Amino acid sequence: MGSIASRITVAMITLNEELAVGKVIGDIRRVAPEAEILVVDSSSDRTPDLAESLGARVVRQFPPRGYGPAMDRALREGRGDVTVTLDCDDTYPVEFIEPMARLVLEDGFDLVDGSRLATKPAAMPLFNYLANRAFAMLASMLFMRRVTDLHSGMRAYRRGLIDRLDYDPRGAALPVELLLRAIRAGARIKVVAIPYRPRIGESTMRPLQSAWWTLKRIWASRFA
Ligand SMILES: Nc1nc2c(ncn2[C@@H]2O[C@H](COP(=O)(O)OP(=O)(O)O)[C@@H](O)[C@H]2O)c(=O)[nH]1
Ligand SMILES: [Mg+2]
Repeated sequence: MGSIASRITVAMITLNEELAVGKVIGDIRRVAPEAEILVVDSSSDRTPDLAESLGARVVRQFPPRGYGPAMDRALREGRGDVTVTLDCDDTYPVEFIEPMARLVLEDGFDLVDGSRLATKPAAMPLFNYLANRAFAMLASMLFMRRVTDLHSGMRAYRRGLIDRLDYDPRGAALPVELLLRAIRAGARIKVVAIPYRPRIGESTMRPLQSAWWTLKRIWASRFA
């Protein structure tokens, strides 16, 4: 059995995060010393070497194939009973790793969604916030269930859940489909409000492309 932390995989995907990776892995180690730290890396900078030297298990996906294929790999590669995902950019609260994992391991939830959008985070531009709220409202209507944050990078997934979901990992905004397909599959889902900080380094997210893929993924999750 062992402690809770020894049953957790903390999974991150990384594209040139050498400014942030040291701090983020250090923070994870501090709150969950026994957790497996898994990094699916597509960087051309020193990120993978730094991650490995700090004790992470690094899986290379190079050349980069985009967010979706990297996240798909990360969710299948973890050895823990629960995989908690985070961006490797210091935006997400590591203090929530263990509480979110417990909701899966002890309280029977299959997916715990860290929602950033209870109120507008200072780290998110107003337009992005309003667009995300609108998408969440659309999804809530189509799925007849309150959804608040379709794009969170911080979630806890029960091992094996991912194998029950049928999605195409290619393209932007994969978190939308990971959440909505899980709802459609009847998974037990818990939403937890989390704080969201400004990022270290530059975002790779492209707003228009993300918006288009978000609509396509909402539609596919509901009707395909
Ligand atoms: N392995 C891998 N990671 C990626 C890729 N694209 C983005 N990432 C990582 O995915 C996470 C989310 O990207 P980010 O730029 O923070 O997007 P944002 O949170 O929407 O602003 C970060 O940890 C990135 O380093 C990719 O092609 N491959
Ligand atoms: Mg990010």
